[in-house]
Amino acid sequence: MGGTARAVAGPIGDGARVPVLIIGTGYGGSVAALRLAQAGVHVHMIEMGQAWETPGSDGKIFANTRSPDVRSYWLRTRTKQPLSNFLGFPLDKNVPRYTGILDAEDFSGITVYQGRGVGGGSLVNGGMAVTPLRERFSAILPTVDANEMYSTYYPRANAGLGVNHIDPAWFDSTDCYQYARVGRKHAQRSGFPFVFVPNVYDFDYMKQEAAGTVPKSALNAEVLYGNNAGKKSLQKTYLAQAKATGRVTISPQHRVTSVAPAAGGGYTVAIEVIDTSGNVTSTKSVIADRVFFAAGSVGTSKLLVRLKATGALPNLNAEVGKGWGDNGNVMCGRANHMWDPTGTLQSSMPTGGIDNWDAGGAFAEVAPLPTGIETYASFYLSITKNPNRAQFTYNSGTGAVDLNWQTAWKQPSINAAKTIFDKINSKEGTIYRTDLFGVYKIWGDHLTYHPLGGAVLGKATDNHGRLHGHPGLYVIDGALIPGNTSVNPFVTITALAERNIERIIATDLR
Ligand code: FAE
Repeated sequence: MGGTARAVAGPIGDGARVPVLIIGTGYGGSVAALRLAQAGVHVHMIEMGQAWETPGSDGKIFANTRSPDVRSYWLRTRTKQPLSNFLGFPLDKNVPRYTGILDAEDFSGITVYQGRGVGGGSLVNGGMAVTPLRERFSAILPTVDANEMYSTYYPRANAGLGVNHIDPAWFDSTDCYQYARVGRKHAQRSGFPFVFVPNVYDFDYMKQEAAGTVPKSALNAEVLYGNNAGKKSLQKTYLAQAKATGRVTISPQHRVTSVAPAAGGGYTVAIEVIDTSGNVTSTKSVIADRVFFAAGSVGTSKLLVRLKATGALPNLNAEVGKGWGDNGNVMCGRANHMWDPTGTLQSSMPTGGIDNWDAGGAFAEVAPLPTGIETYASFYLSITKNPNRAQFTYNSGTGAVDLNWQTAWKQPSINAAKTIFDKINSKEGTIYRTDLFGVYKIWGDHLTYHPLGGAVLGKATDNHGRLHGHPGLYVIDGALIPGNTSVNPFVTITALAERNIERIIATDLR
């Protein structure tokens, strides 16, 4: 540890011995990398997705949501769009198998969407940067001191992420948020509070998009498959700062497959190098004094459950794999009257929500449908108080890790969302859309964007993310959070990582 800053060249070498290895480059991993590097530690980040630095044949790095292509999906031969149908037509199409940016990972009862690449979920998400209300915090992370989170770590996370707020006067006048104003009007007419939601998308840039003075990104339907401008993804914030220390190396297209105690101390980490078709081109073995699991709720849980079951990390406790939740995600659309259009131009960055958490257990984001045509639809992603929790288990027959979530477990989420939308429909004289998730299907209850848990803080780990049973192993991502955050999760993941890494640096690395 220690030493002067020096530029560490790219990918990690076979046989290397490193002080710290971080699995994954999403929120938790990026916070850990920056703070460790600032403390003088050399850090190696391993990321199975691509670097996303090179433009495709259209001159752009990322595709937009209207025309998904080879870049859009992680190792699938057919797209799996969250909205599968429109006006009776299925939307999915065949694509070549490629290490694309959005993973639609199928378990038996749920499809879990996740970002793949340097920056993790920050590459694909809607940028909604929400700090939960303080009075709801004890239900989110019961073992964490709320005072220090709200005085220190949430502010630090908001600053590090570059969170900004929409100018309400511009919101009231711009064409690209007509859909959100319709959402606000309908919510308020039914007596529900509508709240503005901060974002990491640069709203000044969006204003310039609307004025036609810069290349369009949010106003060109870019979100799920990456943003070419405007969005402050982790590559522009935490990871840029981390790289600037000269102490952080990132190895893209490298997938960690095993972590096990090494004979002379530390951990042996097995890595596969993959090409853009997903084929393994070589393997590497390195030794790390400390390993941070930051592969996301699903990635971290799958690794830990398999490593425990196969005996690589035998001392992990029985909490590993438990406490997984979907943040209560459920989607729906409403059909508006012809005199209430939502607009042909829709910013892909949501900026408002309907808060009925206390009364009905639902916080509904007013989401865009940036199809480019008038849809007469209002579209919502609700975050709900769903009590169901699932468990990951190792399947020795297939070698895979399964998740026992059942589709029927979404019913509490549907019930919570209905407390808002049944009332709005009855007030407005409108109905649910039945054409967005299949044929005559109202609820998008087959998916989540917000996987949380699987290595819960204070259960699989101590109260700062140290895994029980194996000193020097840490969890620092969404796997720590027990299933629900009452709002969109990445600010909480970032703030918790800031809290934990500060303690770990102070006590474990000095
Ligand atoms: P994450 O960001 O998923 O990073 C994990 C990284 O580890 C990924 O880059 C993986 O490729 C990599 N990885 C996994 N396994 C391995 C392995 N074995 N070896 C090497 N690398 C590996 O984890 N949240 C919000 O707060 N607001 C939003 O508006 C929002 N919108 C969303 C929209 C979509 C479509 C999606 C998919 C998610 C959205 N989220 C949103 C959720 C948010 O992006 C997510 O909670 C965080 O990205 C999770 O952060 P983690 O650090 O846990």
